[in-house]
Amino acid sequence: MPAKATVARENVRLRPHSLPLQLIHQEMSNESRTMRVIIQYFFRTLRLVLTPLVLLNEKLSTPAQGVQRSPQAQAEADQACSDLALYQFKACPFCIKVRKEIARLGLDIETRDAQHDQSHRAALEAGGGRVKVPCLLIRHQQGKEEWLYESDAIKTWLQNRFEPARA
Ligand SMILES: N[C@@H](CCC(=O)N[C@@H](CS)C(=O)NCC(=O)O)C(=O)O
Repeated sequence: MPAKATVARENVRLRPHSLPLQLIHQEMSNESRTMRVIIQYFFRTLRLVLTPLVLLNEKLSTPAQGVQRSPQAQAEADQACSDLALYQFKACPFCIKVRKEIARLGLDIETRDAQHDQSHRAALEAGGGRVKVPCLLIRHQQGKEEWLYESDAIKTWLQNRFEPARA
């Protein structure tokens, strides 16, 4: 049985152009792998730098106090909010938009991290059909669940449900 090196030399002799081409392909795929890693690190670093700034901006631009209600109306709103949960990513601008509206309306809605918490991520995918945030889970009476996507639709739903009537 011929040694491996002999077989390889035979192949080169039979197909003289294939080895340089293989080497070029190998070189190109090594380069594209390196580029991919560099790009991944670039975006990871960018995210690490930007996330605290985005969160600081959210903190500074969120009103400290939401709309004012009577203690009874606030208790009713709190009770209604216990049937809601917001699936979100911490630094997602669309989620921040919804969180700011929640703060403006003075609501206490549970937020669920669908980026890092695998059980919340799986629940979102199973219930809503896709991992896209923000998504508001609304538990209606008789246990019917609604998964509401789109930040503008969520804001409108919250305003219709919780904006106090003007005097
Ligand atoms: N139009 C949507 C955009 C939401 C969106 O793009 N969310 C991103 C995170 S910032 C997301 O969930 N991306 C994952 C995906 O689309 O699969 C909204 O206003 O809610």
